[in-house]
Amino acid sequence: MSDKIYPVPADWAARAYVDKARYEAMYQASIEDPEGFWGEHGRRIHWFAPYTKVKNTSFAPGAVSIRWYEDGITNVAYNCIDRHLPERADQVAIIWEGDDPSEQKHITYQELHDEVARFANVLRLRGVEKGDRVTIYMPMIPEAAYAMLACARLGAIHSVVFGGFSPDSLAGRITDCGSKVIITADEGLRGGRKIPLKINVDEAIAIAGGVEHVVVVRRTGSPVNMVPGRDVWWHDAAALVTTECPCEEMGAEDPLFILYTSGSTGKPKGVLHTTGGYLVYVSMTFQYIFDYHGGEIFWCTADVGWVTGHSYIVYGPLANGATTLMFEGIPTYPTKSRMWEVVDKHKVNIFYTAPTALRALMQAGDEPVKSTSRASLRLLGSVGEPINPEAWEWYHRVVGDDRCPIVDTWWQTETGGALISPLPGATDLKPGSATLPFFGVQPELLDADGKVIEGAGAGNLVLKDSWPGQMRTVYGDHARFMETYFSAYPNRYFTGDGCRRDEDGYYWITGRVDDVLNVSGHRLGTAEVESALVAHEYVSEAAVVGYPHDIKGQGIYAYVTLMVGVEASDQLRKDLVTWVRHEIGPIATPDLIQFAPGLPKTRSGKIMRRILRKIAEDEHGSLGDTSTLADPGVVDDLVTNRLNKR
Ligand code: 6R9
Repeated sequence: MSDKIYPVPADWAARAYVDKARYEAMYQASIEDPEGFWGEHGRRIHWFAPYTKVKNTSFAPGAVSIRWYEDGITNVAYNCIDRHLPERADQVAIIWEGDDPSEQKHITYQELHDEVARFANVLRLRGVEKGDRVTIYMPMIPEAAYAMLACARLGAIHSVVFGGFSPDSLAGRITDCGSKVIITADEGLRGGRKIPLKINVDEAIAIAGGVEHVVVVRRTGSPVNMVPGRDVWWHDAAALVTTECPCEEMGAEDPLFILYTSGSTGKPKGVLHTTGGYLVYVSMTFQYIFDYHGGEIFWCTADVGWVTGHSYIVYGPLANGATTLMFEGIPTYPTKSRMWEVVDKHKVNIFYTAPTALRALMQAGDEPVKSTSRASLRLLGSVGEPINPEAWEWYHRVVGDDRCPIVDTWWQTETGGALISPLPGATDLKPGSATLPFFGVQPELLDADGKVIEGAGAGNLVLKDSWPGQMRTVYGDHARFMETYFSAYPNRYFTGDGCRRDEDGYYWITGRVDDVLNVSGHRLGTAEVESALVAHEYVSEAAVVGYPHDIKGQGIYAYVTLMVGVEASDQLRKDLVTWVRHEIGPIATPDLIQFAPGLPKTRSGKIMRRILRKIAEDEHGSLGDTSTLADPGVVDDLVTNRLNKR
């Protein structure tokens, strides 16, 4: 924790949409009269038919129901594209920067319109209609955004799957939402390395079945297998259709997308977001949190496979008529200055990234940053995991030259957009704190018994009431939605995060309190990694926990019990790492695997993760009460053979 305060710079207070007094007033209004507040701000997007009802939400046990603007009619693609054409047809909507610094594209709003409408026609000709699910498994190329917006135009529900996921993970997501159409590329390109997307899609389809059409973007030109009748090249299909494609009329509560995310138990959940409330919320948070003014260049470094890419590369910026930068590559290729070179090349004004990237770049020293200008930057952002004060200070001093405020935005796939974040013209900053709630957001801290913590203190972070960007359900499983988020504390949305509130009412997110890992800003369930491990023929049992990692934030520590007769070896350890990468994807790579003859269990057979976490964190002096263990002796072995952190 840091007790330093960075006051709002005077020029920011003067130029920003919101200063301190206005934040106070707007926040109060949003809490006292949510109907009035959101009724007014809902009109920031275009409605084909206006809403008469604003908020209809309930967190009541067993009857959770979330509806915003329910009788309004609109279309997300219309708001992100068509609506801007009279004024901005020739303005750049998307700047694309390729993996190789020699490749870039500037796509105007008119071009965006034409590409999206064309591709919507491609999908329509393949039978895609309102409500159908379409899976998008793509590299960071403009076609990924076109595909998302084409679905929105038709009213189809997209499910973007991060290109780093394995065929197995992709298959699970295709099956869960029953999509018959997949959009992909021959290969992805990151840091000069090729990613076999089409091969993965073919494998996934073999597992999942039911896929009728695959549209393939030619990205690298490597030869790929094309199944006649099923697979078609994007450019071939797009050449046969026009740029005329009307926007489907969508009810505010019609689904916009599904995005799979990890929870503490079971398979990833299909988080469902709908049309009206989501767009109002992401467009409003984008404008106010990044204090976006017309003509500025905004760069969010996330992948469109995560919610941050959905909300703050595509929908939030485009709904505001902004210029959004999309980057195909990685921070360290071809050099450690790449990010800042891109900033200089495209005159980026607002830069939004994850702490893990900053910590990695910080290790390379100041020189790769200082050798660039970054004079265009005026605001920096952070998202995905808690930012440690050292990384925050470095970001502020070295990247921002002590001149750019930092907005540390706390939110989740489930929340649609940022919920706790500074507004740069209104909020004094404290390094490591996400600071204060956005309009309409009512955080509360509860202790284990559900007692409300008033004033300064720490507890589990819950939200007292709904906001328009909130997820509506788990796709196909409303019972799981209610169980996961609303059963821990009645009438509250439980975030899964722990949090502290200081004397000034500032929020400090301390990280997940459930069995969800946050590895380099990527969410993973311990249960997912465990089930991948036990699927290996030599593994009898596995327990996975997180441990503090200097760069990744959290590393993956796996305790593995082998089948009788199988010998532990370094080779087997390597094999298991490869296995997990193959089962889930490289983001799930275990950092440390400890072979253990037994795992600590209660007499009823439940693995005591608390103890495993302590050992992994090297805190075995404070293991707490081990008397309820069936065999307390296993703990000694675990401690003795504990692996060293990297
Ligand atoms: C947007 C996104 C959500 C989890 C969340 C929390 C962590 C995100 C954070 C943060 C501290 C921040 N998290 N932003 N923790 N400070 N600014 O990352 O969504 O992938 O669903 O992850 O990430 O633990 O619960 P998602």
